[in-house]
Amino acid sequence: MKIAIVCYPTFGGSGVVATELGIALSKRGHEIHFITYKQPVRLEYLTHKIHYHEVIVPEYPLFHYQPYELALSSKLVTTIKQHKIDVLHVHYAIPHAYAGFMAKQMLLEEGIDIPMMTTLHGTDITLVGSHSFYKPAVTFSINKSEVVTSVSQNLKEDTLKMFSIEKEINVVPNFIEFKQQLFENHECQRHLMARPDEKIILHISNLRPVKRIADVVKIFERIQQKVKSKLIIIGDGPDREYASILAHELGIRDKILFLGKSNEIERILCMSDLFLLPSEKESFGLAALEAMSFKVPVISTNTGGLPEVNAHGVSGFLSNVGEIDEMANNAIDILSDEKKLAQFKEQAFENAKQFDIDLIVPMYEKLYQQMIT
Ligand code: GMT
Repeated sequence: MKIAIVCYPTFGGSGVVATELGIALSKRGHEIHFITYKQPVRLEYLTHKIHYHEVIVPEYPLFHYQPYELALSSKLVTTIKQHKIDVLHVHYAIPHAYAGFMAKQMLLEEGIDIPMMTTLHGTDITLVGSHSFYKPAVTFSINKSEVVTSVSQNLKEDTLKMFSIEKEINVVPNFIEFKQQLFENHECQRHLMARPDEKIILHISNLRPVKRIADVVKIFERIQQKVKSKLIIIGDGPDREYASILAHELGIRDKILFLGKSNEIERILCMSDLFLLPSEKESFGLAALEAMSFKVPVISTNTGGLPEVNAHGVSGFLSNVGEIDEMANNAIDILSDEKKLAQFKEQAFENAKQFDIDLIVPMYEKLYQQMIT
C-alpha cells in the first residue's frame, strides 16, 4: 500500500507515534510518504520505502499568519497524484484533518477519491480543538474522515462528549518497539549522571503547564529527603525556567539535570530507576510507555488515558492530580527497597508488552485495508 502520513515533525508524542508508525509500515513492505514542514525528528534516514515531502509556505508581507493549511493541502494534492497514494493518514486533527479534507475535495474534482484516516492524539481535542475558535472546523473535518481513531478509550469518550461526532471512533492505542535488550549488559554510562549510591529519577515532556513541572520538582524534593537521588529532566518548553527557579528556592537545584531536547532518550531510560508523570491531562502518556519498555516504573496521575497505560500497584502507582505527597511516598516506597524496585521494573516491562508494535501496527493496517476495499 502507498500511504501518505501528515504529522507534526517535532519531539511531541503525536509526531513520534506518526513517525514510528511510518517506519514500522515501511518495514512491512508499504511505501510511506511523510508530508510535513520539516523532516520528523525521529526519522533518521530515508529509504526507497520512506519518502519525505516538505511543505513550504512562502513569506509574503501581506500575510500576518502564514497560510500553512493551504500549502499543506496543495502539497497533498500534488504528492497523492504524483505517487498514486492509496490512503491518507493524518495525525492530530488541527489543522491536518481540515487540510486533508480540502485536498480530498480538490482531488475528487479530478476523479480521484482518496480515503482519509484521522488519528486524534489528545490536545487536538481536549486542549486546543474544543476551543470555540476551532470547534466547528474540527468537528466538520473529523466527521468527513473515512476512519477516525483515538489513542485511548478515554480520548474517545472525551471526543464524543465534547464534539458532535457522527463517525465511529476506533481505539488504536499507541505502541512501542522494545529496544531495552540493545542496552542489556551495558551500564549505560550511568556514572555520567549520578553517583553509584544515587537513584536516577526521570521526567520527559514538552515542559508545558499541562505537565505540571512544579509537581515534578516538588515530588523530587520530597523523594531526595529519604532516598539519595538525582532528577533528570528532558525536553524544553515554557515552564523550564520556572522549574529551575523553584528548584533553586527549594535548595535542590544541584540535584537536577536539565538536559533539554534530546535524541538520546533510550540511553537515559536505560540508566533510570523511576519515571515521574504528574500531568494535569494525558490522553495516553507515550513517555510513560517508553519508560516501562525500558523497565522503568512510573509514578503518574490517574488522569485521561493514563490508567489504561500505567497499572496501579503493578507498573507503578497512580494518584489524583496534585497529590504530591502521595506520589512522593509511592516513589519512596519503590525506591527504598531494592527487591521491590527490581520487582516493579520487571512488572513495568511486562505491562508494556500489551503495546508491542507488532500487536498494534496490524490494527492500523486492517483499517487501511477496509478503507480501500
Ligand atoms: O502533550 C504532549 O506530550 C504532546 C502531545 C502531542 O500532541 O504530541 O501528546 C499527546 O499525544 C501523545 C501521543 O498520542 C500522547 O501520548 C499524549 O498523552 C498526548 N498529550 C496530552 O493529551 C496532553
